Amino acid sequence: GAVKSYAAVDLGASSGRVMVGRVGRDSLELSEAHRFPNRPVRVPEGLRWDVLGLYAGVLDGLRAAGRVDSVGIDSWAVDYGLLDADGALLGNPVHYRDARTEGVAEKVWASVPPEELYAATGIQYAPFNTLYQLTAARSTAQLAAARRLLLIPDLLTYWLTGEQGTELTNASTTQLVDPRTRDWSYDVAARLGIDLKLFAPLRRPGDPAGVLRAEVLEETGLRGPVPVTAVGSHDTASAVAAVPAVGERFAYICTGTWSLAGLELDEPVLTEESRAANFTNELGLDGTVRYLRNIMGLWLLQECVRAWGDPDLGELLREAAEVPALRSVVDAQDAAFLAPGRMPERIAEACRASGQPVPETRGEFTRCILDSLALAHRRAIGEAQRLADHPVDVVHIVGGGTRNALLCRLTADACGLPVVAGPTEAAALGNVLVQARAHGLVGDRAGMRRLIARTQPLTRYEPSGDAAAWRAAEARLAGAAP
Ligand code: LFR
Repeated sequence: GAVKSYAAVDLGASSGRVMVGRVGRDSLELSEAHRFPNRPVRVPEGLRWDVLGLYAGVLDGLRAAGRVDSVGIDSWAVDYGLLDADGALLGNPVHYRDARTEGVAEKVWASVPPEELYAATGIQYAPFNTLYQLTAARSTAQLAAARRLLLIPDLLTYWLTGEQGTELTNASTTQLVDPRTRDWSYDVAARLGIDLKLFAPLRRPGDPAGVLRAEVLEETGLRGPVPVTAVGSHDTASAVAAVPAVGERFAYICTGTWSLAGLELDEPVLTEESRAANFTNELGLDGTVRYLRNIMGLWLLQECVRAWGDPDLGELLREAAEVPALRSVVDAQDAAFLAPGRMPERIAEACRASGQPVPETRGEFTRCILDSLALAHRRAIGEAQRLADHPVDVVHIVGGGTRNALLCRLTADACGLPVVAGPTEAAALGNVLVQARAHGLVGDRAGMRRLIARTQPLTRYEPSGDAAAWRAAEARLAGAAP
């Protein structure tokens, strides 16, 4: 049968890549056309994304990809660029780890109490949600001059095609969307003085998003017309779409800089208990709900590795495997770990403050981080099942963390459930398959998942080890929480 090629632009917090997926009725192959660093830049006014550098990386990637039938873009969530009345970008997009949102939540909650905000949007509290960012920016000259706000994937799509839209899965992370109507939360926006006219019209995964502009064709050497297709432009939405689950009773953990751990549901869970547990109801493909919790993820390790001057990761993991289990654990959900810098010191402080042994060697720090992540995975998946009344019997790990066998094994042990690890490039695969589906090449969501399960290498980890030790660690951490 016919094989089509789709370019998936997938931008992560530390690198971007352009992948090419070749999709047939019963085949799926992914290859990397181009990978480039994404380095946040600290300027006097704060931490910024180098979005022009990213766009240049996208163009290089499309050039390297060669002939493709369509292009799709996904990236991390919540961040945006502002355009002036002429459509020109106003400044560099602010990084979600920038400090400008400190103390802003209280301002928002004075207008809309957190309980009401959750009941209306289903989005967990995180200081970086777009809603808080916009509130932090309220009286800036830049926002006053802005006539349009485009989320990062939508901004790049605009530069590629000249067309503006707001893709729904990523829009849900603004905390300005109602997960029941899958439309804007007009009431919340009005009460916070946020002008929804800033946003371009909503579009959904699979919708057309224009064709590459003539200048882009020229610069990339591609022959037009090349359509751009809206995908689950939130990377986590694309990654969840690529979870190779065969039934309904599964949980997933999208690993990378973050661990996003939870369930796919048909309807949001908007209870007060769910809010207190800090679960989010982001939107996924086909109106599904990504009911999950943000866990700090491998960011904790990445920041330590950076502080140590980039030692060999394999070596660190070998050392960590030798360290006794669960000596000390930190709360990997704690926003105290959000900002960059001094990570080993901050982890040591957290251990000291909770009366646990303070890690000394790099192996001990690494083990502490992996045990803490596995424990956070256990808590999130346990609580999600209870809060959503949706039991599971398998945990799928997708994304960069699948390469970390120790993390996968510890997660299986901690959850007391089998873990199926893979695919690693889940976001890119979900991106590719939504394009393929829009062009009639694959069937429904289940069909996409079956195709991934059949074609991608997966590794299974059975739970082993000491279940009581994980229960005790969970209790210890809960006890230590303020
Ligand atoms: C993962 C991710 C998370 C989001 C965080 C910030 O890459 O998209 O889902 O909470 O980045 O945007």
